[in-house]
This record gives sequence, structure tokens and C-alpha cells, in this order.
Amino acid sequence: MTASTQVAIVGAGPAGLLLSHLLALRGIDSIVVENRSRAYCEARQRAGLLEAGTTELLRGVGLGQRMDAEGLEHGGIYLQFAGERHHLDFKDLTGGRWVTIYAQTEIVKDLIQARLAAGAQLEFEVSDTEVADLDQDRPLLRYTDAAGTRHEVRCEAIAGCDGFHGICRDSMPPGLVQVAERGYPYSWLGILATVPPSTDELIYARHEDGFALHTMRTRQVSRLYLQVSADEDIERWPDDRIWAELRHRLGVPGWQLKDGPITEKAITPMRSFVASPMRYRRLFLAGDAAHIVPPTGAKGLNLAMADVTVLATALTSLLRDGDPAPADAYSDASLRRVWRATHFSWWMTSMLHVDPGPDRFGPELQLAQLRYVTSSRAAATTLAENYTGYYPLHWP
Ligand code: RFL
Ligand code: PHB
Repeated sequence: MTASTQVAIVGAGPAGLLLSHLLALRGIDSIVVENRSRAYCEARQRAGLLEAGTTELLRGVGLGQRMDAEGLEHGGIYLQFAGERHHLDFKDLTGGRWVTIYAQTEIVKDLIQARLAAGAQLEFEVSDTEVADLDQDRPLLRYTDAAGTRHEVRCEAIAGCDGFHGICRDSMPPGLVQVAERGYPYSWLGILATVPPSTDELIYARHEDGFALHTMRTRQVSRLYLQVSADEDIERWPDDRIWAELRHRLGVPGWQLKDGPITEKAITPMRSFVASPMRYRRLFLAGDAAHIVPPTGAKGLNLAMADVTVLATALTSLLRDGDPAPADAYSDASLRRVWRATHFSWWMTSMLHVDPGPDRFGPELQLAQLRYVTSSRAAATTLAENYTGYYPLHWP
């Protein structure tokens, strides 16, 4: 089967779905192909924290209704170390900025519903996705649909929104893409639990036995993370052990961690990864397809949404107005934000996690930095400004 569209989008994660939505607002047709099922995409547990600019963007493009009703606004976080908990007040430090807890699963549900209601072409459970003719102005997307029919879609641009393990990045010409990366010698064990959060705002805790984070999804559902070793086996973590370790690392006098049934449990490796350039002719990479940050700074989803906001404007200029300048600037403009977030995520990660090894130098530096961030307004403002989102998203 042969068809054509203006933009072929690979991947129905937050990046691909939002791009398709933004392009439609500018009158540009797209197809989105996704190799997982709709139910899988809507249930995949990942991010939960949105920068102020991300929520403003979603609201501005008609996707804010449920987020405004169900999202939880947080005006700060707690930083905990040496057995003491300190509050950082973002609203005070940044002149009124905040963050919002609204799960990635819910954003994906809202986006899929909005795209389907608008009659968008959204194909789940495809296989053998390929991109071809990348040296031409009309490249090609090929895929096999859920019923087994092979399709060829001729288009004017391809957006690789297919995540870290997708095919688009590796389809760029050999030698073009440069990778800068850093692995960390630890992972996160994350749980979802049916119990009201034991805190009003997120707690980031540096404990000598490892990092812990208390976050949440709703007023009824808690999300918690523990630093574990890089090669940790989840089988070694029965529920009782997880709760005991969370109580141990998050505990301060006078505060109690409520526990409850654990409904989901997984280990995620930590990595920083940046591929550049994010474009080859009419193939554009966005989101996790081009870059990964460790989750400590809560930047991955926000970066993915920022990339496609810039990309949608660039593709509109290219395809509707015949102006290639914003598309030419896309990679450099996005990489500036990506590297800012990469630095912040690395900095938060290095400040809060325990490195394996007996060295005293690292831990003393971490404590010195944490004392500084919780006692100097300038240092606290640096954290707050990065955490709530430094650059505004521009969507005219
Ligand atoms: P996604 O979400 O990975 O979506 C890519 C989609 O492409 C599909 N795909 C293909 N489709 C067709 N053909 C192929 N060949 C394909 N190959 C892949 C995949 O099935 C998938 O549906 O990438 P996207 O859209 O760029 O979104 C990025 C975000 O998902 C990610 O950055 C965040 O979840 C990262 N992250 C966090 N980000 C935040 O901003 N705030 C947070 O609080 C936060 N917490 C987290 C996180 C990520 C975590 N994990 C599990 C990695 C917490 C965790 C634990
Ligand atoms: C989450 O809610 O899953 C979350 C929040 C903040 C982070 C990482 C994950 O830094």
C-alpha cells in the first residue's frame, strides 16, 4: 500500500504524539506509527514531573483540562542529608515559578484521545519500521501494520520520536552522529504504591547507604525510588525489604513513611547520552531518540516536549512557508537546552548518589555542596531555576 503525508512520525511517546498535535494546529498532516499497543503506551510508568513551561504549553494548545483538574502543583522540594530535611521554596526563589505532578501515562492518554478525536492517522502495533531515501527531499517511511499489510508512506519530513532504542538515530548516514555519554555506577529501583503520599512535596534524600526519592502520582498513589547497584537483581527486593530501606533512608525524627500495596516495581539504569546533530536533511530526531538524562533532575519528558515545540515551528516554516532557516537552526537550538539539562541532571545526580568505593573525598564534596545549596540563596536559586525550567517554551 502506498500513501503520502507531510510528516511521518516514528513513535507514539509524548514527543511523537505532541508533535502530531502541534502540526495539526498549524494545518500540517502527519502519520504516527508505534510498535507497541495503545494499552501498553498508556500504562508505561515513567515520568511524573512537569516544568512550569511544559504545563503552560499543554494548556495553551488545548491539552490542559484534565491536567488542571488532577495535577498537583508543587512550589518547592525537600532536600535531605545528614539526617536533616530542608525545604527549598521555588516560588520565593524564582519569582513565582512552580512544577506540576501529572503522570506521563496521563499525558499520553490525553494526547492519544485528542489525536484520535481529530481523526489523526495513528497506527499502533506496527512492525519492521524503516526510513529510506533520506538524501532526498521526499523521504520514505515503511512499516507493516497490525494486520500484516506492508505500507510505504512518501512524505516531506520524518520525525524520529522513537526513543533511545528506536531505529531513526541509527538510520542517519554512518559517521554523521557524534555521541557524548556517561554511565553511572548505580540504578534506580522504582515502585508505585497504593498509599497516599507521606509528604506534600518531593523529598530528595542523600543517605550514606544510597539516594532515595519520595514522589507521587495522585493524592492516593505514591511513587518512590531507591538507589541500587548497577547490576542489581529485582528478585533480591521483596516488598518488605523495599519499605524497610525507604524508611531507613528517608526517615527523620517526627516523620513517618506510610506503606501500602506495591503495584509496580522496576529497575532503571542511569545514563547521560547526547547525540548530535539532531538532524540529517529531512530526518529530525526529538526526545529520547537523541538524548537521555538520568532522572534525578526530572528533565527527560520536559526536554522531549521542548524539542517538538521547536520542531513543530521549524517544520511549519519549512513545509508551509518554504523557509528553511528554523529547520536549519533546530539541532543547535535544541542542543543548547539539552546540554543545560544534561549538566543539571548530572549535577543533581552526582550531588545525591553514593558512589561505590571507600574514598572520603566525594562524600565530603557532596555534603559541602548540599550545605551550600540549603544555606545560600544564590545556590538555592540556581537549583530552583533549573528545576522549574530555565528557558520558556515559545509557541506563538
Ligand atoms: P519514549 O517515551 O520512549 O517514546 C518512544 C516511542 O517510540 C516507540 N518506538 C517505535 N515505534 C515504531 N517503530 C519503531 N521502530 C520504534 N521504536 C520505538 C516506543 O515504543 C515508544 O512508544 O520517548 P519520548 O517520546 O522521547 O519521551 C521521553 C520520555 O518518555 C522520557 O524522557 C521520560 O520518561 C524520562 N523521565 C522523566 N522525565 C521528566 O521530564 N520528568 C520525570 O519526572 C521523569 N522521570 C523518567 C522518569 C524516565 C524513567 N525511566 C523509566 C526511564 C522516571 C523514570 C524511572
Ligand atoms: C517521578 O515523579 O517519577 C519523578 C519525579 C522527580 C524526579 C524523578 C522522577 O526527579
